[in-house]
Amino acid sequence: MQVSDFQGTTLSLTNPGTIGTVASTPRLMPGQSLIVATGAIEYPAEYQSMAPAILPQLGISKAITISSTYDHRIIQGAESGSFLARIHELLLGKYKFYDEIFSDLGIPYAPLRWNVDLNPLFMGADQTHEQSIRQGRVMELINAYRVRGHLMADIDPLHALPLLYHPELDIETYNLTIWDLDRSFFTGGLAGTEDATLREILDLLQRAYCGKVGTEYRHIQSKEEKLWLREQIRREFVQPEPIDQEVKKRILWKLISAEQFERFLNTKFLGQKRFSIEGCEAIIPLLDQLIERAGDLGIEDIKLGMAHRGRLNVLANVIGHFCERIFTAFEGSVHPSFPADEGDVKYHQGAAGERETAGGRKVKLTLSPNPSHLEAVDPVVEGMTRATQDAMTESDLSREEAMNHVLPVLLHGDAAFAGQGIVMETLQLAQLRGYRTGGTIHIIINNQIGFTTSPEAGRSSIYSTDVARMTQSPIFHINGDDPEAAYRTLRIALDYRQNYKKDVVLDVVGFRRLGHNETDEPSYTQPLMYQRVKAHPGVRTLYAKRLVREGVIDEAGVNQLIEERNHRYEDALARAKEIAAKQKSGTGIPPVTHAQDAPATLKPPVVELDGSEVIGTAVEVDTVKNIARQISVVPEGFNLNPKMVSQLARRAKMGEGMLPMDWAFAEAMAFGSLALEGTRVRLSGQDSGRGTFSQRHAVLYDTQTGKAWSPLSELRAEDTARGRFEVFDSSLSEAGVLGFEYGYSVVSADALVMWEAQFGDFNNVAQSIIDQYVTASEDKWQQTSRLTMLLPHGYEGQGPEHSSARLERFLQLCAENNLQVCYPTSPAQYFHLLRRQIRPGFERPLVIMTPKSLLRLPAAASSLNELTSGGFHPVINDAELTDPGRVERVVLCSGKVFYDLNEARKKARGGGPTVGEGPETPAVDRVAIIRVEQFYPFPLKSLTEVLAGYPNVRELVWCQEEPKNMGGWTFMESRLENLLPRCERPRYVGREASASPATGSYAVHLQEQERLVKEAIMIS
Ligand SMILES: Cc1ncc(C[n+]2csc(CCOP(=O)(O)OP(=O)(O)O)c2C)c(N)n1
Ligand SMILES: [Mg+2]
Repeated sequence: MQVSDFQGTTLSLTNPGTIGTVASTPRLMPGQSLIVATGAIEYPAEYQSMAPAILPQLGISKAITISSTYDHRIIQGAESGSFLARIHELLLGKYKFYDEIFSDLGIPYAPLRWNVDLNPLFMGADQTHEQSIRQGRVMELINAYRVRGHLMADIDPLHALPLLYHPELDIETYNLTIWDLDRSFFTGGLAGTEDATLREILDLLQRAYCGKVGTEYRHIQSKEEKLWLREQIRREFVQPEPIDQEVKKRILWKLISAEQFERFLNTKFLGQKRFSIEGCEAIIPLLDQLIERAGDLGIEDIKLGMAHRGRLNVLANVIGHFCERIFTAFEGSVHPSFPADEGDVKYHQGAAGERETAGGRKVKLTLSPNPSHLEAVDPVVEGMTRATQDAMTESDLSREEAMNHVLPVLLHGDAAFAGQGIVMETLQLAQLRGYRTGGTIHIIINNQIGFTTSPEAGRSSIYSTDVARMTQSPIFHINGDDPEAAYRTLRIALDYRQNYKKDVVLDVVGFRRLGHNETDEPSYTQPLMYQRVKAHPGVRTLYAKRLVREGVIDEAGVNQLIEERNHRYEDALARAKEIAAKQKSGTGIPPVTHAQDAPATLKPPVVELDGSEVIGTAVEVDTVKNIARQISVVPEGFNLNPKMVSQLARRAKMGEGMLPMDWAFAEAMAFGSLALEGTRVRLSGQDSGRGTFSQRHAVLYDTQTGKAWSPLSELRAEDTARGRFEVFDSSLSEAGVLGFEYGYSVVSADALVMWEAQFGDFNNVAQSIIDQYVTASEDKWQQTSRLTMLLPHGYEGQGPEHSSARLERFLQLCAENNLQVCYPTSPAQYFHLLRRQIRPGFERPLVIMTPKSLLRLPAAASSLNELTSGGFHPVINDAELTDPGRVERVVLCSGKVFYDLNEARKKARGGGPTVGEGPETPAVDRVAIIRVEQFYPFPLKSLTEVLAGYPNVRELVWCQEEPKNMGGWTFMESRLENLLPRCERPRYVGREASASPATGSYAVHLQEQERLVKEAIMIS
């Protein structure tokens, strides 16, 4: 049939069923060709008096009769019949009828299909068996929803992903049919019910798990936690209490603030980068309510970390009133109250604020500065949190209580969270003794894109959050169009964190309204996604409509809020413009050098410090004796490993001055004495308790009970609870742990916080923490740290990866007094260097090349009186020459090679007199060996003084064991140039330049080492 066949005819659809007619046969009027009439949807009349409970058992359901009255001249009887048959088939679900409707309407469930009823009641002999199988199936279905219901949750505001069929959530998989919908089953306590019909069960499950929040919690092993979470889900999503109207209004206000902030910047500073949060504005009311609720729960301090996306919005609308500061930066100036803003772009700056909650609680807020390196900020914020909690334990609080008061909150990008390894490293720290912070609230700003990368190119996992399943954290995927669902989830998340002291993840799914930044065109790469984005009105509009519908506010009220918000932004901008104008006219603070439209006036270069000063850091003899006793006398009842007995005896003797001291002993004296003086000493790294080289033994283990004993940790200062020593074995992480310790050291500014690499070589895994934080944070954010890095270094023939801590890299990073880089050669030097680090004036990171073979080298031992007098010497003169006047060559060196040079010189002398007469003077006595113990700040003054003691020097040699392109040479060369005007240019002696730090052959190593030592000390 063609459409033309119907031309000039009328086709009516009628529904007399609404008034109870079951079936009707209407008469055609002139001009009508067909009337299709639908009857009432009802139980067939003959069953209507049957008890309602019996009907579903018999498989009797409501039915509808559809009739067709037609004009024979136009429609054949057979055609009418097949038309009705077709409708019958469609209503039974053929031809994907329901699938298409569900898909068009965006209903995320599979439609229930008509099927043959297999009611056990009518299935012969073994009814009970059949019935229990069916009951078991229902329980399986319930379980499947708890485990995988999130896969059907309505979490994507763009509805861009095709709806996937999940067989485990389809009743057919369990041999259940629509005939079972009204049959009652045991529920096992689902939402407080004992029994419910399958229809009710599905409704409960879908409300709990397939609404605007998809919850993943069944990977958690603790039954208690799972039950607790189920109960919270029921409370918030199955039988929810209405949300207070004031809260709703506040959520709307924050959505308006978020949206208007971005629009305001867009109109006032068109084209300037701001990494807009538009599309995920729900994050702002979520954070706002997080602070409110945190305050109610007794949290006093929140440490936040986040990357670029939405950061300015968070500063303006969550942390505090930073609009003036932000707008001043957009004007190309620096707000006078935030001079540090000059050091970095505006979307990396940190901020601190305090908020008084509606409940009258004060909550401190700190947003850590961050580099571009997205997730690198994660461990840093954890370290900051831990330091704040540790400080609280110094008063009367237990660790559990301290964790209740300080909360870390990390915001993540969806692509970064899925892709960056440091996320996993940070998550892994969450429950470790030395690093736990009582649970972190992770919030993913999930705009479903990373720059131009779609999720299918950015991750193999289903969700970007899958890595967090590893730590048994509950994960909530929230539709960003529903800020109330986000609010409800937040309540669960915070309560969970406070109860179980574990991480929680809130994955807020939205979109990105604009390109990656505001000058980017997103439709080049995601054309379809951006069609949907353009059609999306935005969550603020949706939520305002919802509240208007609910009668919470009217249209005029919404507009008034928008206006009020804009007024406030306008006021802040006016003040910012005034500041910028003053600066440009020279009446305010000097203009910023990087601002595009401000006159550029370069600051004078920073004067580099001279690192020559020797600071007295000695301790009393009694202090040494006291600490030595502490670390050598085993407590009553402790079963010491027999192999440790002689080591402890040696420690005791060292304390009495009867044995020279080794490194581990001197280090213990430094740690112990600082703790006794009231300094917090924290050391962490892989295997740091025992020490990689079995040298430290700061923690000993009872051979019978396995219990740990850390003698130094028992030392306490008399007048402060701050002083204590702690050592923690870390997870096998560099970037994560170093980031953590860096964050710790920023907050715990007067503590000695040390990170130790297993071998120095591995520090490059943490390179981004070193580059972005350790070495640059003072310059970028005026954020100082005394973080100390202990990096085992030295060429001992152990191959390319156990030789070099990449000294050259640290030296290359030295500028503007940002670092201290030292390579001490004796236990006493190490002792004083550690102690010096907490002195005033040393508020900058310290990188120490620490020893390996020297740990046990007798020549590298120190005596008791070296600890009880003096301090760290940046330069050590040659102590073995009696006539400096004869010296023709000065060999400068650093670290372990000194002992090789000195030993070789001794051997070359053949035990003869140090200084001979005339021509028979051994050539080696015309060579002085001077140790540079500190590279940076460069000890120019002391080197000059030392060299002045050799009036006849003609040759200055820098000797190192590293290849020429590594080690200290390139740093030293230019600095040595003018040191000895009488000399030729400084000469390099060491290994040839090399791509890899060291040879893998021990024999080759020895030959290389012998050659360089000879070349340095032999004068032909
Ligand atoms: C370590 C690192 N690698 C790459 C980049 C470059 N980069 C900046 S933002 C971005 C995409 C981030 O996507 P996502 O985490 O989803 O955050 P969004 O921008 O979407 O909020 C990339 C690749 C970076 N900043 N840091
Ligand atoms: Mg993203």
